[in-house]
Amino acid sequence: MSAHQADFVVVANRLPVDRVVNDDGSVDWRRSPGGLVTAIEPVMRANDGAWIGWSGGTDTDVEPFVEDEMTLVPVPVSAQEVEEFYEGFSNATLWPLYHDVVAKPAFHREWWESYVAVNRRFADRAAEVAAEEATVWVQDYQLQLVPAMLREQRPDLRIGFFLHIPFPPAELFQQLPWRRQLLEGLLGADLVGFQRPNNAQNFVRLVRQRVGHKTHRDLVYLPDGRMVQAAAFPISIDSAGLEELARTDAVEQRAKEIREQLGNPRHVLLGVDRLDYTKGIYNRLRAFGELIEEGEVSVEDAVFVQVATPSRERVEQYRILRDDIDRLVGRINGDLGRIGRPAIHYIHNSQPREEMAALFRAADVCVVTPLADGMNLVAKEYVVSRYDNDGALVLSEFAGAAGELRQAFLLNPYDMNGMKEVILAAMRAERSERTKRMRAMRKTVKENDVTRWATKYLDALSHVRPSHHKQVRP
Ligand code: ADQ
Repeated sequence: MSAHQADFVVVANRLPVDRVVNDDGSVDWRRSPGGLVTAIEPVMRANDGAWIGWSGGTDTDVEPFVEDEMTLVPVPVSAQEVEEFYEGFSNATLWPLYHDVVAKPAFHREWWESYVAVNRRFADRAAEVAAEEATVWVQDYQLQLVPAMLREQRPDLRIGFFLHIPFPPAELFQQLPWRRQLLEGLLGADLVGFQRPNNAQNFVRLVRQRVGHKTHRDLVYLPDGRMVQAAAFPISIDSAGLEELARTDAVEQRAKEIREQLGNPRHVLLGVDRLDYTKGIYNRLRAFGELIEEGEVSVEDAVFVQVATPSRERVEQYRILRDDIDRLVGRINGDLGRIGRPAIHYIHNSQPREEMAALFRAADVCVVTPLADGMNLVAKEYVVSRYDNDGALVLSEFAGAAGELRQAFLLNPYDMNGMKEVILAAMRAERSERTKRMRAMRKTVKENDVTRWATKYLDALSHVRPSHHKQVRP
């Protein structure tokens, strides 16, 4: 692709497609569906958009190509960089640090150097691809240096950044040896978006204290006269699309079948997560085990289905977690299960969308208990799937989603007894109570879907930088 041509550029760690090599050696690209693609696709189509990202492999340079009317621009990442930039600095330093240090972050100078190098490559690519005065939207914690690197080369651009995970309080962020560089990296953007208002406040406070810039409310004033806004834009899902799927006969049939296969218990509880230590899977399963042990719940009439997608399996903390969960499930089922009645059904793989929708339809209680979570889309997916206004959502106060889903059965996942009480309350709630709560939550998620999220963000971005002539519109 020749330089300077896209008016709207998304820069994300991953491309919205996976590279698959066929048996005959030829290469295909398979769409990897996700919320971000759904939200951004209409904007891309309407604005001659390009998406810059890593293809997931460690191949050398691949030329830009067009897929589903989107220009995709692959950025090469070497095997060593996957280890240092991705598994290392992104997922073993930043990820735990930004999630309340629920695991210990590792600090390694080589990882940082690799993070800088890869961020620079993404920024260089964006600088080549963006048209004059284009809008560039950088996504997430893997690319926090890109805004400033890009601004330096292309001061004409309107640059946005959105962080999908929490932004930590100063007390924790402070630990990072490269804290100032990261803050300055983000300040290259005109608008720094977060999931929750407190994340934005943490950022502004740090900028004031650590970088010394003047701030007022959600604005940062830079010495060169530029202004940066930090504000919350809670992300959401394609509510209409998921509800439509959930309403199909095939999904309804499959939901019935799932309940039958589980032995038609009175209560089906469901957990759906990437297998990640921030998601609170261990505590949740332990709480369920204790409820059985204490006789509050019986395996004759209740079952827990835990579906966990394999994730970051080369990072040590994730291997440890997987072993811990394997052992816990084995112990609970061994101690408390009966023939044909395991306490927990544990599925360690990724499921197709239809199966996810059927699981949501089949579950009486969806249990979402992260110790820290930017938003948590599973909570919103469950709510949207329950078009019958039934079902109960148990939700951690520490998920960003708790800011909007106030009618959930809320809990503190560190408080084992509290968690057990809330799960029981959700299981035992009357239909009228469940309906009242579900109806209110459904209204929230249906009104605030992912398209609204993208629209609000892009509107705010064009307000922060009003001198610009070109408007990006969904
Ligand atoms: P994640 O940490 O990945 O996202 P989440 O928001 O829950 O967490 O999204 C996970 C997605 O994967 C959901 O759409 C879910 O349905 C799907 N999924 C999980 N397990 C699955 C399985 N076994 N099979 C199929 N699908 C499965 C990060 C942040 C979040 C933030 C999102 C979006 O950590 O806090 O909400 O980005 O900004």
